[in-house]
Amino acid sequence: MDLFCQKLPKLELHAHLNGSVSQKTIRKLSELNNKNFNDELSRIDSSVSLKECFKIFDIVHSVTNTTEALFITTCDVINEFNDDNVIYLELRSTPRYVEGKMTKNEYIDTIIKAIEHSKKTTPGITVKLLVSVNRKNGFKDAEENIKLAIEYYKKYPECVVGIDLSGDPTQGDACLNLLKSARDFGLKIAAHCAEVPNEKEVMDILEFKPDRLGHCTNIHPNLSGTLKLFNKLIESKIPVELCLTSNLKCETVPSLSEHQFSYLYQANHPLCLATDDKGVFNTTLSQEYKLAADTFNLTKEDLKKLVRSSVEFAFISQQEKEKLLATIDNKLTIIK
Ligand code: 6MZ
Repeated sequence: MDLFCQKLPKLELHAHLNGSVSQKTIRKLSELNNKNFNDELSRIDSSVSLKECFKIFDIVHSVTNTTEALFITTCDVINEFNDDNVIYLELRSTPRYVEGKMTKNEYIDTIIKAIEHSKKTTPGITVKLLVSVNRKNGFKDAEENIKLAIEYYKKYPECVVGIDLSGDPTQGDACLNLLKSARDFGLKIAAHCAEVPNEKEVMDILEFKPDRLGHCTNIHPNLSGTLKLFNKLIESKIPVELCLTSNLKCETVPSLSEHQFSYLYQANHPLCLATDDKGVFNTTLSQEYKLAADTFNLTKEDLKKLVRSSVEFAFISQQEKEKLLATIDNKLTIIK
């Protein structure tokens, strides 16, 4: 099954750029900067719980805080997904202003430059960008990022395809009015939802109907008080991005066997598997498929179906979806 999951042509629809940075890249950046990031690396190794993981992002940010480092990071992350047989990747990232080093525009320009570069170096993987809004950073920052997302969507519609609402779920709010303005411009919306219990906000998000939802760990038929939300989610048919290792390591699910994957899967709800932060959680998309197969008794045919159905949730045109599906079907004929 390991080899099968590795060979499977996959789609990654929920990957935070700075959460995806590998230890190898951090080492490379430390050599380039003549700095020792061993402390940072050991803290990443010891990452546990949702609270801890947000501290880890600050550490990663401290090593990707120049356009040079960001370019190298983005190229490496794309390469690593490509090596894992990911053929379609939606990266999401929060534009960052670093005083004296980079503006938010330079931040996005650099990622787009790296994506363009990857078309030559790794032509087998298609990469798109979602501009993230970090809910913790407040209204003004969210407004700025959404304006930037619209600006870059107009300029690079082939590359910038949507907005991601993320950040520490215990802080800030979902800024749905701002997200609506982006949606009116044609951008797709992926929103983190129910990583922690918050019935009112979850209901508001479900009513807003984002194009995809991330996690939804606290929408579970067996959790007290969330059956109403579970039924609402099923009725909505909004695709859910599920990140097994991330949820387990962040302790937002008690165990994999109790993960809501099985309930959504049994209900035939649209879902896809994703890594979330492959660097921070030390995983790969192949491992996530293997984990799902082992935990929920999925066959190779089930995994193939899971990949094929994910195409429908990608933030691309119908024509691009058909092309992607044809590529997948072609590759699937030769793997056993
Ligand atoms: C919510 C998360 C997340 O944007 O700097 N992020 N937000 N829940 C999660 N589950 C564990 N994992 C990552 O990548 C890092 C940022 O992505 C968001 C956080 O805002 C984090 O700071 P970028 O590329």
